[in-house]
This record gives sequence, C-alpha cells and structure tokens, in this order.
Amino acid sequence: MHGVLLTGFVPFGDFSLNPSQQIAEALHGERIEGHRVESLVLPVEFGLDVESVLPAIEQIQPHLVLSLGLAARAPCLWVERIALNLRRLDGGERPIIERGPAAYFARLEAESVASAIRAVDVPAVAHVYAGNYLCNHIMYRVLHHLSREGDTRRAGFIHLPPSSALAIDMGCDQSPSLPLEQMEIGVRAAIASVLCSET
Ligand code: PCA
Repeated sequence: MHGVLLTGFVPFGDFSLNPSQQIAEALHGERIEGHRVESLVLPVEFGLDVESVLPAIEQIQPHLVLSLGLAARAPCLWVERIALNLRRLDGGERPIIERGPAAYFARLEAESVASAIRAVDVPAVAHVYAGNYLCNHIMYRVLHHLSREGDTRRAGFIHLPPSSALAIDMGCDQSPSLPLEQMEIGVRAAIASVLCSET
C-alpha cells in the first residue's frame, strides 16, 4: 500500500467553480512524505461519483484515500468525523447501502488532522458529519469499501469553504471564503499528518 488517492468534485448547482476540483488537480503527481498523489475529479451524481474511485482504490492500493468537496456554508476547512448511511432524494432520504451500518467513522483522527492544518496557519476544525449529499456519499462508500476485516488503509473527507474567486463570483454577500492557495497548503498539511501518524 503506497500513495494517496485524492478526489475532488466538479462544479455543481449554482457554483461556477469547485475548489475541491482545483486542489485535487493542483496536487496531482506531487509527492508528500514520499507518497505520490493520484487525483480524480468526480461528477456530482449519485453512483457515477464512485464508479471511478472504487476501481482506483483496487488498482493503486493507496495508503490514504482523501476526498474533498465544497461546503458553501463552511467558515473554514471541516475535517469530517462521520459518514452516514443516508442519501438525499427529491422529497426524502434513503440509505446508501440497504442494511449497511448506520455510519462509519473516518479512518483518520479528525482532531489531529484539523490541528495539523491549523499549524500551517489555515483555519480548520473537526466537524461531526458530512451531510446527506454527494460528499457524504463518497465518504460512506469509500469507508464501506475499506471496512473488510484487516484492511488498515486510511480514509477521510475534508469540506472546503468557497475560494475567494468563487465568493467574488457569488457576489461576496453570502458565504465565508478562503484563498485557494491557503486551502491547498492546508490540504497538503492534512495529507502529511495522516501519512506521518502511526495508526
Ligand atoms: N459538495 C457537495 C457535493 C459536491 C461538493 O463539492 C456536498 O457537500 O455534498
């Protein structure tokens, strides 16, 4: 097991940009703590999002799978603790995996990852759960995939606030934002902290 699989999402809804896509693309091919980063950019569509990720996990056998997504209301980087077995539907919700576990904990220590991000001067906190949309879906499906006994690979999810460019595009009056470069530094620090940790 070597390397990092990093995923981001394309823009969705009214958002013209998705910083998770931009950061995934920027870090693609980079080496962090000796591990090569392989990035994938995913469609924002239930089912299609995991179509390339689960085979890539088998092919690359990464030590860490880290997914990124945009949360327009996030005031800082949110290192998600929990993925729920729940997906939003028009007018309701239903389980992602019928009779699957209600939730999975991230396979990383959210508090220490958030603290490693803050240590490079980028605001971040551990956050309880990843919602009920695609970000929660990819996090749950990856954790479910890795839940076989004996699989020690690490995995988690970080929600990003809008970048400055996206906030400007949105009219600057509704969302918090951070410069893209700062979030990129934070994500790099998050990856390094997981790769350097023992468990
Ligand atoms: N954010 C959405 C889906 C894709 C993304 O970047 C979410 O928070 O679920």
